[in-house]
Amino acid sequence: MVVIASLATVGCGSDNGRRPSRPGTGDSGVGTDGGVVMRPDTGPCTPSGAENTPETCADGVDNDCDGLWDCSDEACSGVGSCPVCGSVDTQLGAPLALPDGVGSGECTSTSDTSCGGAQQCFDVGEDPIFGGAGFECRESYRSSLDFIGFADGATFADVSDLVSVCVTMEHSWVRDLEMRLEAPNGQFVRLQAFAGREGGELYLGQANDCDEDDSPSPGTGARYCWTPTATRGTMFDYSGGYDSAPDCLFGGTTDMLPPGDYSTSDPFTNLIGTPLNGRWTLSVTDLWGIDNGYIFDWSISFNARNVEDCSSPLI
Ligand SMILES: [Ca+2]
Ligand SMILES: [Ca+2]
Ligand SMILES: [Ca+2]
Ligand SMILES: [Ca+2]
Repeated sequence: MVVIASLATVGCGSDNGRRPSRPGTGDSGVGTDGGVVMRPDTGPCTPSGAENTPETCADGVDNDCDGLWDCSDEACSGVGSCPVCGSVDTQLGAPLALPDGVGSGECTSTSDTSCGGAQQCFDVGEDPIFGGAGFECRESYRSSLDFIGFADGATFADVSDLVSVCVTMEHSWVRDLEMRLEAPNGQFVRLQAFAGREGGELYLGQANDCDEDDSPSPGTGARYCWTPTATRGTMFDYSGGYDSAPDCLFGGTTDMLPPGDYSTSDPFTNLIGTPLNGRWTLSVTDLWGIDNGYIFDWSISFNARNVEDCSSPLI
């Protein structure tokens, strides 16, 4: 709120024309194409009420005199035709395969060039059946978003700076996966940490468990989010009773993790200090043989208070 408070000072001041004051009368602030245009400061701004309804978020007026009007005002986030400020959805055009990662290589360090693709290395622990030390490197599925819409120099200062990270996906064995959110400076949060090769079958979404690894075919995704305010524990800690999904292999149904909000394996405080502008990456790695899945889209929502102008592109 500090940012907004300082802008209010600018917008309502009588001697600073950085943002136009909008007295709420006349039409000289509306361009020939109907869009709002900048205009010189015309004097003190006169508040005419809150700016948070479909009407006040589309009238070309800075109703609350905070220096920002209509969709550029954080208070109009998601109101009327204004987009949700601080939120980006990848809306992937085609489902992205999460191939079964094990069996594709035997690299044990990131410098081993005998394995293709960018490798991430994990301590997968001792295999409960086959034993052995478990340090392995696997190629991860990675999707990145390049952010430009935060204030210059803005950094992640508090877990409330992030609202949620969400994926729409299916997978026929969630315990195969480690999922991470990587920040622009390389710090990361394990959204769901790989917990070793043990534990029973649990679907994400309505997985298609009848496809072959060399010809995967998507099932139906469900939406899962990680948030700083989730009341559930992590996915593997979930104990509230499972949803069920059709089991095409054996008939009947299989346990499916209920869609909704979950806690992260690592605290979101892992991100403190990273710049907000830059490349944020979702990384998913399959660390257990058999089973595969798909990501249909993913999204990340930051607190709108850190967005410089909610009407400008965030990425
Ligand atoms: Ca307005
Ligand atoms: Ca305003
Ligand atoms: Ca697998
Ligand atoms: Ca499958």
